[in-house]
Amino acid sequence: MTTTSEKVYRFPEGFIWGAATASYQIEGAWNEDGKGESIWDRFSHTPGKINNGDTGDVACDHYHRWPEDVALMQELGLKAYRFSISWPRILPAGRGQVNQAGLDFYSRLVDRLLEVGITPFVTLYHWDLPQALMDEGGWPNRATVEAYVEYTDVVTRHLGDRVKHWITHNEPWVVAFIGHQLGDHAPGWQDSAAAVRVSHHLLVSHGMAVPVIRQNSAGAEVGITLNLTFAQPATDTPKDYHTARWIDGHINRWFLDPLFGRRYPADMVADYIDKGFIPNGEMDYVLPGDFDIITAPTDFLGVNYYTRALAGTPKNGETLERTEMGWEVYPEGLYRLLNRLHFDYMPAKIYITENGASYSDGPDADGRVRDTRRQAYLRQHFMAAHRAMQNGVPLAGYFVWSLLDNFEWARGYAQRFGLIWVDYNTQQRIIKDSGWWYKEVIARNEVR
Ligand code: IFM
Repeated sequence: MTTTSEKVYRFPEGFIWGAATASYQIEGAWNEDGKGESIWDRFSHTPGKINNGDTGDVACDHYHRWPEDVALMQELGLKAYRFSISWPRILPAGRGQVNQAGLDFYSRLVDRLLEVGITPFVTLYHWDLPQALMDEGGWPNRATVEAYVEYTDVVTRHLGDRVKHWITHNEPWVVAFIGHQLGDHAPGWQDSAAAVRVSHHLLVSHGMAVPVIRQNSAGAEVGITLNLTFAQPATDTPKDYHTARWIDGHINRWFLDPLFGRRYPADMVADYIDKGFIPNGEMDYVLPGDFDIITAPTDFLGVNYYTRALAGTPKNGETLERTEMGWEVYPEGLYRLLNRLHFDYMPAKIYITENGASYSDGPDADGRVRDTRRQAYLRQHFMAAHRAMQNGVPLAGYFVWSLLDNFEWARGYAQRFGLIWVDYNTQQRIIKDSGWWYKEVIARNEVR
């Protein structure tokens, strides 16, 4: 009999363990109860845009099945649930007329979560812009910033008495560059200059929304969620170092620097001018006072981490472990990223607002989903986060992406990130082994 005890990684009392979703990825009911069309409805209905022709029309049918989904959250013992609000459900035309049925839907959800002791973390914008605003020019148009502030005001006036954790935007880099430069996401533009302009408008809209949220939601915590990575040169060559610096500037610093009072990084402005992202070196859309708006003090930084960005090809030809998204499994990158954020930017508090892995393991003959790779992925990343906390990183919570298998944007339903399996034909849900394991982590507040 062995007497060696396994190592236990204990998290601080009150650590917030949660799971996350987003409106378009789970709700379905795309045209019900007065909801307006979003750019993702339009994009997914356009042939050729989404893998397998999938759409979010039904998704996980969460709009109708949310009581069952909250019961599943209870079963897992979640302390918090991060979800997003569909802007066109609230303001079908983007501004003006409010759709009461939309507000009521989220209001009921929030009430139920609070009743069962799950803290709601609400993201205001997780990519489903009202199509009506896109028709007027979308995020490249400054008027969308004003509309976003109006939307924020409506939502936070209605839910701000009960919701006390607000995230203004999810992953502005993805919105700006995947949506407007690469064109793989709605609205599907391929215009680098527009992408940079969008990044600025998203940041300004964040800064303008912060005081509005504070006004409407007394004592609330407000923050923004960025997709951040750990950029690393694959070899000790100037080329790989240069590429790693560029990736870090493009994905991380372009957003972190202005948010933390440093304006846009000079090296990236120069690079963007060279690459034609800032034609003629002119950023006439940056108005006087914008940087003061963007640096509105926040209470936390939301971090979405999935993988590192390795610049160049590893010399020794080692094969890297990857999830089904093709993303490398690299928990050390989370450790390094968290330390770096603390060292370079010192956010008051950090929440990991997303981390998780896509593996398509489904039910075995006995109905059980043995997704051991997801469990291993999460375990390693939880341990990396724990290690960073020992260095003083103010990490206060961790949201697994995702509660449910769901609509993975351009990749459709083929990619499954859930702790809970969803059968898209029957809408049956099955808690996966990783979910049962997560339940234990939460209950013990420790990882073994
Ligand atoms: O599904 C997405 C989510 O909407 C935003 N962050 C990354 C996830 C996985 O790709």
